[in-house]
Amino acid sequence: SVQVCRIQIKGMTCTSCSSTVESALQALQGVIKAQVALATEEAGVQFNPNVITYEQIMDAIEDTGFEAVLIS
Ligand code: 9UX
Repeated sequence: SVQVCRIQIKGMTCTSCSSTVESALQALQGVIKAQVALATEEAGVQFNPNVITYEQIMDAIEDTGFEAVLIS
């Protein structure tokens, strides 16, 4: 199955920041697709909930040094 979530990411100031987060998300087992938009400070993530939870996705964002807040 596929689940989607939107996450607000606080503290990104340049495209290198957003690329770092996007690459970290794309490297996670269970993540199917991840896009990070600097302008809106948002990540959109498609994932397999049998493999990874949105909490683990948010932890991975925070491991890159930014604050993650679940939107939906
Ligand atoms: Mo550029 Mo983004 O140094 O923190 S990576 S501002």
